[in-house]
Amino acid sequence: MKKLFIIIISLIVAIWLFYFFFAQKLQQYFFQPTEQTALPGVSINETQEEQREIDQEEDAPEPEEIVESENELIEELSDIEVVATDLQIPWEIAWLPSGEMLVTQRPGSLLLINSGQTTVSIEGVSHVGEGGLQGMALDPDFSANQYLYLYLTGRKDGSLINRVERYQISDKTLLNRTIIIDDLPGAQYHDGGRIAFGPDGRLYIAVGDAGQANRAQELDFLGGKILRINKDGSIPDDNPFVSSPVYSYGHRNPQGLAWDNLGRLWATEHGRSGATSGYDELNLIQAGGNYGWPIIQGGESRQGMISPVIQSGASTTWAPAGLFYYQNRLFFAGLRGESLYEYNLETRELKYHFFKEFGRLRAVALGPDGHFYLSTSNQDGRGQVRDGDDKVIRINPAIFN
Ligand SMILES: [Ca+2]
Repeated sequence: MKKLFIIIISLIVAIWLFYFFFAQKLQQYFFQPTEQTALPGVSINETQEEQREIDQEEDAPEPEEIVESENELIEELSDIEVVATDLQIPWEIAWLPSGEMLVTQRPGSLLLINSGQTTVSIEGVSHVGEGGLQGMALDPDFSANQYLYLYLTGRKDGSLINRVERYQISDKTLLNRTIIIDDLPGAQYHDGGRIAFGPDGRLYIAVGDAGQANRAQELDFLGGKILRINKDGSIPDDNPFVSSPVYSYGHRNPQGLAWDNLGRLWATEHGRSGATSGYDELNLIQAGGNYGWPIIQGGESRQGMISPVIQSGASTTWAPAGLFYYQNRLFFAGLRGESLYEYNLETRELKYHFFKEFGRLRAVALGPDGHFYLSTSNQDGRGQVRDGDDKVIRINPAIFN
């Protein structure tokens, strides 16, 4: 009796093994080509897609199977996908090595987003006008030190100032607050706010003129400048002006910093405000360069001053913010322009995408998955709030080819 039982069990196991290791392979071989599967966020390029269409046409598996697999593919390969909603004026996006997404929110909190969402509030943020919690950068040596740098507006003796602080991230909390650079000019408008580490390992800081336009030309005033410091806040020996963090000057309100494949620094900058607006700039930044504000604007030029590589002209407003480099192109976000701009460094052509589709755009970043991430800024009092605002939207860059 016991022997018979063992034989029956062995037979069942043998049939089961045959089915999984052999019959499925036969079925696949005779009835359909191997399916190209895609993880969410991983793109399959057009050629592969075309090839798959041809394959499916030629091989024609059972109709039910086609419908099912195509639906799955559409879901997985969605080129434009909202990945976070109900945010409050997101300003910068970054990623931890673990893949967790970090988003600064201007009212003064940092979001850590993976499958869930954790909100960490940042002490001492004054959310006034354009000021608040803004830029963010991870230390180039983050894996070893877990340092995170934040640019924020605070108050000192009743006045608004901006500063860069450093924290250590540990298990979804921020520890060891350290001030890296303090008392940068602050105001209700023109707070700049972008920070980024250059390929040289220095921290670059875009500071707005804080409404003091003429002082953008003064080297001892840190507003209307792009600054360059060591990551501990000290001044690099090879800065263009001795014992000064100033790297370039004559800026109005720069809000985007990025380096291209040649290691050149680019910056976006807001031009004149108000009813006239316009004259927004994309600048190629040189050490010690004077970018002209408020003496020249738009396409004007003057001895000793550097004109923008491109500018929006008198009647168009981009209100450019976040900027990054991707395959010989610079992409930047437009607030009032409500677009993602694409400047081709080779053809010198400027294109715009998603005009008014998502509203005002502030942060743009290239994710570790090779996708673009954009954040809306429709809750900042100047936009038209849409369902789910503010959002982070993931874009497959293949759509720009
Ligand atoms: Ca300029």
